[in-house]
Amino acid sequence: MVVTWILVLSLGLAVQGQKLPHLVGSFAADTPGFTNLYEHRFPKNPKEKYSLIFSSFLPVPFVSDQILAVKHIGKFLGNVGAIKPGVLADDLTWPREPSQIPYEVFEKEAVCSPYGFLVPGKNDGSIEIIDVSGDKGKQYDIVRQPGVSAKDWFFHTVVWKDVNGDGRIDIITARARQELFTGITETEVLWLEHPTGNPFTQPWKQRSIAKDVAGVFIREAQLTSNFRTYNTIITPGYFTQKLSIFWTENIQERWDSPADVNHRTIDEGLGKYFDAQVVDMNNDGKPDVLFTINAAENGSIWILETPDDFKTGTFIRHKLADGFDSRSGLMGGGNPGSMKAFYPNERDTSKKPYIMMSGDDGGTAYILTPKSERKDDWEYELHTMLDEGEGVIIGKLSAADVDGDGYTEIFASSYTNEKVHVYSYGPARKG
Ligand SMILES: [Ca+2]
Ligand SMILES: [Ca+2]
Ligand SMILES: [Ca+2]
Repeated sequence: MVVTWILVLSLGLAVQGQKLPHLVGSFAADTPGFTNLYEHRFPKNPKEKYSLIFSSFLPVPFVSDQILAVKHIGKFLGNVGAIKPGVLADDLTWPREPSQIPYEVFEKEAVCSPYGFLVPGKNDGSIEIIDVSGDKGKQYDIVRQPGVSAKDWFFHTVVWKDVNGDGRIDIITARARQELFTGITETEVLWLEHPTGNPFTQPWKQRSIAKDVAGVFIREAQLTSNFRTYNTIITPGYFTQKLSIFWTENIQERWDSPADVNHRTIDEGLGKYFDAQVVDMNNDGKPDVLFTINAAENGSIWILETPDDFKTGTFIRHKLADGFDSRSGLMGGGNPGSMKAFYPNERDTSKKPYIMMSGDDGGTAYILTPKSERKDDWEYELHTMLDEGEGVIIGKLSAADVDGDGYTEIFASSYTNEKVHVYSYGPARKG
């Protein structure tokens, strides 16, 4: 019996081994939060294709925060422990998700850093654009402008689109604020117009698209209606507690006329919608909506099956996993955070994708793998990739094949323990 047990156990571990990546190593970093990968256009070699960028922030008023970076991180996988991140930008206040600005926007390498959140002294946010084409990033604040309302809005994510069709790519973003004493929140989706002059010195005009729909994460998504593909925006509502889609009926895909822009709520009633991604999860050729619900107790992750017509059809909900709890002890803490579908081997994308997910205030990070390749099977196995225990916050994960061997690396930031863990689905290195 004992022998059989050991056999079963080791077989189980072997299967598990393919589903979970192995830890390559960890490096020290000051309070790392949201991570992202910057993809360079013309890398000299495959190991220089990506740079890891991440936000770093402290809940101390008047102490300024930073965006840190590990340039060409693929070169350093052989000695992860020796990595020392550099400063990309400083003088920020509670930076959220730093992200790559598409090269076409400014014809140079640049990073966008929205910032601010519900932290005393750090709730007055903005969006900073950072020119990283030189050695030291050059920063410009595109929200705080003379004559623009000085309300304490905070910003999380942006989408780049030429809203008014003038050839200059603009920003669509969401913002939110909360009254200190009443707790009343306001949210707004708005666009920031790329100016005609130098975008790093000229003001970006702000105009409202919608109020009380979304205020935190916004993501791009392609969806179809009547055989036409729309470049839509999906907005999980953390404060508004609904998941919505925005689209424009303008045939040139302009978003500047309010008469053209529509939105529809496709799911509600589950709680705080945290992050969302539109991707074909069951390999049937139709996009699905993957999303998380952040909660102090019993957070969850879901997929919505998309109807043929996203404007009028019914989205069918499937629960992948629930029972996620906050263990940080912080007020407002929740689990899970952001999630993303990915392929463990970028050269084999014929199967259903895996999902990576941050446990946020749970102190954990997870991989979810499909139980079968059947198109009507929405069941997933939950694997814990990282568990740092009570009182720990894990930031947003990111993934790409950063060293060019085809196998995906995953980066998980431990905010509280001040480390970034690097995992890989590639063969484990010897010695
Ligand atoms: Ca424009
Ligand atoms: Ca599908
Ligand atoms: Ca790799």
